[in-house]
Amino acid sequence: MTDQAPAPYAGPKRVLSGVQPTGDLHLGNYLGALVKFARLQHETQTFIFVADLHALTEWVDPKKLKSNVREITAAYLATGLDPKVATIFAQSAVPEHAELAWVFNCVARLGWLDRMTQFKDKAGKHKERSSVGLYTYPVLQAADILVYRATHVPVGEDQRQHLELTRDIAQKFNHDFEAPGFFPLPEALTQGPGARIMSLRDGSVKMSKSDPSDASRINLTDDADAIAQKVRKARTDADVLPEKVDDLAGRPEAQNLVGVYAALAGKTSQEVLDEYAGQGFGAFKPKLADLAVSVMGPIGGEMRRLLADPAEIDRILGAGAERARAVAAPVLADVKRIVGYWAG
Ligand code: AQP
Repeated sequence: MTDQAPAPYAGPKRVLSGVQPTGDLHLGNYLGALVKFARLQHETQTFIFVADLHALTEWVDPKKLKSNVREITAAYLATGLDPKVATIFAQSAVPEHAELAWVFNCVARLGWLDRMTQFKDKAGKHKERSSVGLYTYPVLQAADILVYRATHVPVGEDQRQHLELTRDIAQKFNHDFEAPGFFPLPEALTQGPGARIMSLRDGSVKMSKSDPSDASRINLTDDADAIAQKVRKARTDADVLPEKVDDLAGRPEAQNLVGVYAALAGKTSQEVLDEYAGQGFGAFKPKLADLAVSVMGPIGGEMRRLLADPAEIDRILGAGAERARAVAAPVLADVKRIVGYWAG
């Protein structure tokens, strides 16, 4: 240990993101997160983890947690993440995340956490019965990101507020410990047509793993029949599709289905309307179902193939954790020195 001033971050653009192993991944996770991971890995250093510590914030059956981690890893691989290119690992295999989270618990302010809308949504009316972990979830998330000094975080719209909190924590740490620029202020990468996919049963709430209705989402593991049936039964209105995107305002279900089509086809919503304006959902839904089956069907098949060899998934996660720790450990060592830990 030395008393030298900590060096500001001057490294490359570095991407980090993760998904909780809390159930079946769905179309929203795929379009809002996984598709972006696969693209970004070829542009810059990319760290993608399975957030099994975050999963503990709500009850999860211990017998299922490991297999859930493997399932998310299989989804990463099936959607194009390459373990030779991106660093893929489980959060619990890199203890530096939890260690840094403690320091950040002492940097973040209660008032900041009180404003987090995701906690309010998830805790609902029974806030006092929620785990403390659910409340401090965004602090651990800040540690996940900053322990790699990541600069860019591809996530769906719902995570934007947590990213703001991460920036606040980085800024306060740098300021309080006189370590200017030590932590970069990471940016959320939320752009793109899949940033906010809504439930198929209610266009006003986001598609979510924890929605009790399986019909509300298309799971990555759904077969062609299930996908087609869910699209057919998706809630809509009686009007035809309009000519202009602005005219979808006030029609959340229609807006969502057009957005889903656009994201899956790699088009804009306006391009979709150029093709389908004047048509009703009776005509549009079968086209959307065919498209969803053609994109999602092969992913489910590839996941099943990968999951048949859990030892290979574990090997990939083990190698990824080693690479991740090689980056995280020196950052944590610097943090300990900066804040004055007795033990380095
Ligand atoms: N509906 C969505 N549209 C676009 N992106 C979404 N994401 C989640 N839902 C949508 C993005 O998926 C990534 C992984 O999310 P997560 O599993 O870590 O947690 P989450 O945001 O809480 O996802 P869910 O599916 O809604 O799970 P539950 O029901 O457990 O809360 C994130 O980048 C997220 O933005």
